[in-house]
Amino acid sequence: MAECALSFIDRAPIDVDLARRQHTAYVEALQRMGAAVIVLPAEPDLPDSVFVEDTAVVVNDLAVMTAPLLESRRKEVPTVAAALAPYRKQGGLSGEATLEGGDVMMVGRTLYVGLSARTNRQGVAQLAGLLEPLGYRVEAVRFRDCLHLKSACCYVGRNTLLANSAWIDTAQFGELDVVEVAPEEPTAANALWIDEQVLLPASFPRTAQRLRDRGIMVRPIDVSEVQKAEGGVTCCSILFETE
Ligand code: CIR
Repeated sequence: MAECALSFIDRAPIDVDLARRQHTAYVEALQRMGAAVIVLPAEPDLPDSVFVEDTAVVVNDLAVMTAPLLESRRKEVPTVAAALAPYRKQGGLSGEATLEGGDVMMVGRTLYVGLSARTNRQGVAQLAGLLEPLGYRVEAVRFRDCLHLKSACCYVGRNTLLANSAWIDTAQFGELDVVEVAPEEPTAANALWIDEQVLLPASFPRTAQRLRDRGIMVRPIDVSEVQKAEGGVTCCSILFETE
């Protein structure tokens, strides 16, 4: 983790033992929220491999294995593909396309895909080519000043978007209600929504209160070490339904 990629934040020492304990607590939190969790073994040679979200976009009918921009992150994809193989048919991207799951926000059957340093137009077009025939809508959106689309906004249920509108023009999402992150918590928009509950880093109490004021149930969790690696609560898992 000490060698993780960083784009918008400065490097700070990461306590890997604490990161491990926080990861265990993260798994337990997902279980309390009702998820069955498949935990993959650590990949000590791949410093960003805890951020599995970036390696796949999973819908009910297909897992699209992504094409991360960085060479070190491309190597994360085969392990996750193998783990998803029992659950989904798989598609992939080719050529110049780049795409990372952190840039993909699903709201119902619409996938909003952020154009970023990590995700390019070919990536969006190839994702659309795979998913639109299955009845999904894929829409490119623009944002600025942060790593991934889901650093700028996340869907938190009840037709509501949690967003930092300094980084994204929320008019791109049509009719969604918007809850703004607290101004002193600009990175608080990365929130994990499962079954009407929202997991949010404990470092964002004011944003948590804003969500609670809208009747949204918030579970705080300490993820200080992945935050130093420019990650958050969505990045460390891939959510999909099994039946
Ligand atoms: C990276 O720069 O790729 C990692 N250090 C952080 C990735 C975080 N992933 C995510 O937001 N989905």
